[in-house]
This record gives sequence, structure tokens and C-alpha cells, in this order.
Amino acid sequence: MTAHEMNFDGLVGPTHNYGGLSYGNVASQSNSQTASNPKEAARQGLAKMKALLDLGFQQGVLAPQERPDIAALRGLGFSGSDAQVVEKAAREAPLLLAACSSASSMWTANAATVSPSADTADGRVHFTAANLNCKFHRSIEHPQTSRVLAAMFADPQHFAHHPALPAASQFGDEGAANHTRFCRDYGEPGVEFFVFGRSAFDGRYPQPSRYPARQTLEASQAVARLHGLSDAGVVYAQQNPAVIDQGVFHNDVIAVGNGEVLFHHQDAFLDSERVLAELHDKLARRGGRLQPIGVPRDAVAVDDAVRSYLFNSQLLSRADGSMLLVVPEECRSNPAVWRYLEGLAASGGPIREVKAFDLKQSMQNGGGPACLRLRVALNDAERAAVNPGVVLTPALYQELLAWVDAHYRDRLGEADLGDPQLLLECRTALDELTRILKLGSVYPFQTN
Ligand code: SUG
Repeated sequence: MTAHEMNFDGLVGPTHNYGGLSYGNVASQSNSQTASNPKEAARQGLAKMKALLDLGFQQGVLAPQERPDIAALRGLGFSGSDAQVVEKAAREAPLLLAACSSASSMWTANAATVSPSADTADGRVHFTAANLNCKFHRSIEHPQTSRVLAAMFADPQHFAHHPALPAASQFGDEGAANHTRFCRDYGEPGVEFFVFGRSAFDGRYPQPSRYPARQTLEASQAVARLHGLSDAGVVYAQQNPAVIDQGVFHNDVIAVGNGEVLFHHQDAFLDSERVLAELHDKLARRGGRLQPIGVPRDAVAVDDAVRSYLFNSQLLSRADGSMLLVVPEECRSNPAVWRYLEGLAASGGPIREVKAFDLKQSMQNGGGPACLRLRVALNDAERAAVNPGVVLTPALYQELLAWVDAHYRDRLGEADLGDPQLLLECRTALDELTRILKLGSVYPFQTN
């Protein structure tokens, strides 16, 4: 059966702001407390989705979460009416309110790890919601993520959903941002590549010394077991701790893969040669031929890769078999990176074209094109079982633009987070969105 990759982009939520919440993520730290523009952020995300739809790619939408998260604030001891909860948190613990107001679910590469049915023991598409437990503001995402994914991929005949792994640092799991799948064709068994930052139980693996390693080997192994992947179809690799210390907080900040191509920085992995050899061998046994494109540090320094987000790109297969690389505008303004990309597209290799998108609002929190999308490879029967309400069409795009324009603010600073009106605006917007996307009642405020 033929299969395609579908990208589900996170719709940026109405509380998008710069909270400085992610230690180890250089952009998040350096833009802390600057004012954000949620309307522009959502429009930039939608523009990318629409452009890829117009180019013939299959595109879906993942709904944002209710923020501020009143239940999380109540769990931390703030009480009274919902408005009083917000006001008390703003007064007594503004940093907690900022964490509970983050629109971070927009980075759907961290929503879950997804294994296509061709790889799994029971022949279903498997989803494991990521616990994101390295950062409090992200650790509160997974219950809502699970509800939304279940409403999008509802048919149990085709889709299996696993709850997030145990909420302990030993099982830190950041979802698809540390997971790549290689294959000859999306519908054939492939090789799933899990990149971890540290081992929680085995002291032989080195650790970064400055910034946290968010993904553990044990979490990656648990996901592979839950999904029923075979040893022949899995490769584990450790991320180079030195690059984590330079701001590479997820593997998708230093590498991206698609089909038979692995586009990566020379310093991305520990023991790179062994990793590439294992990937090559396992993919060869699946009938594929690994095509690594290693970017030498002499051409692009790790620091330039982190600033430009060169590797946080989308590598997309076109109908003619060639690939398109979708990068952030920041790549164009970095001379070394742009020079490299121009050479790459002209080199006669698999990547024939590079397209840059303005995603500055998200980029300032460390979220590029790859962070904003969750990839799901689907065969025709599975594709037909996806909730049609979340599939982007030109009409849905227009409807979502009008929805953003009607409900979003164009400026949000720290003080605005304490305005109880913002919660009402968010709920009104999301209530309407569930009707637009035909999700049913997925938010706690709709069911209480
Ligand atoms: O987890 N930033 C996110 C960015 C996630 C990017 N995702 C991938 N690389 N796949 C993070 O660090 C910053 C929020 C703030 O500071 O307001 C934030 O959560």
C-alpha cells in the first residue's frame, strides 16, 4: 500500500510569550522578558503550513493548549475562582504563572514519538506522548496532548496511543525531536533512530557538564518496546555532550533525516562512525541505502548551527524523488550557513532546493521549522481514518487566519499574563477552535 508523510504543525496559542523558561536553550534564555506578538506568531506558523500545502505536501494542524493552566496552578496551591487563581499567582509567584502560561505545545516535534505501522509488531501506528519532564512548563503538556492526539487519530484499528513515560528524570522523553526514521519508502519497514543525551542507570555514558541532557537512553528504549519495534529496525546513538553544552538541547538542533538521507553536523553524535555504520547496515537489510550528508565544522561551526537553526529544518520528499529543505530565515542572514546551503542545493545530491521561512516569533524561543511539526507516516487506509477536521485545506487555512485575527493579541508582556481576561480570551478562542477542527470537547474547561 502506498504511504506518505503528513506533517502536523502546532497552531501557536494565544499566550505565546518569552518567559526565559528553558535553561540550555540559548534563544529562550536570551529573549527572556521581551514582549511577544502572539498574532504574528500564529500567522507565521500558518503561512508555513499553507506554503507547504500549496507545494503539494500533506499538512495537518495540532490544536494549542489552554493557558494559563488553571489546574496546574491549583495543584500548586492557588485557590479561589479561576480569576483569583490567576491574580494570586501573578502577585505571589509570577515565574510560576509564566510557566503555566507558556504556549510551548506549539513545538509539536515534542508532542510524541510516532512509529509508522510498517515498523510495529501489531501493524498499527503507535504514539507515545512525551513527558517533557526536564522543564516544568513542558511537563504539564502531555495529558492535553494525549487528549488531542486521541481526537485526531481515533480509530483503534489503525492507531495505538500510549501515555507518557513515568514522570521521573530517569525517563526524560522529548518525543520526536530525538527520533528520526529512515526508509526506502514510507510504506516499507524502516530503521528508527533514537538519539539520547544521557543514560540514567548506566554510569559508563558521559554527560554534558553545563546544560541538561533532556532525553535518556532508558526513555528511548521504553518507547521502542511500547511500539513493538524489532531490534533489526532500531539504532540508538548518544548525542555528543559537548554540543549539548553549546546549546543543542534536542537532536533536531544538529541533525535531520528523511527517507535515506541523514543531514547532520560532523559533531552531532558520539562515536559517529559506528553510528553511521550501524544505520547503513540496518537500512541496507531493509533494502535501503543510507545517504549521510555530514556538514564539516570547518564549513559551519556548531555555534552557527545553533544560531541559524540550519539543522532544525524540514527535509521533505517531493513527487520526483528529490528533496526540499525548509529552513528558517535566520539561515539566510548567516553568511557561512547560506553559502553552505547554496552549495548543497547545487551539488547534485538528494537535496535540490532550499526554502526559507520567517518564523521569528517561534525562533526567539528556540523553535524552528522542525520543532513546529510532528511527522506521521500514513498508508492510504490510515490517512482515511485521520479526523478530517484537522487536515489543512485552503478553506481551513482562511478560517484559521480569521480565527487568529479575531482572538489573538498583538502584544504580550509579562504583566499581561496576570490579566484574568487573557484566560477568558483563550478559552473563548479554543472553544471555537474545537468546532472548527471538529475535535469534540477536548479541553478541561469544556467538560467541567
Ligand atoms: O523546549 N522552548 C522550547 C523549544 C522547543 C523546540 N523544539 C524542538 N527542538 N523540537 C524548549 O526549550 C521556551 C519557552 C520560553 O522560554 O518562554 C521553550 O520552551
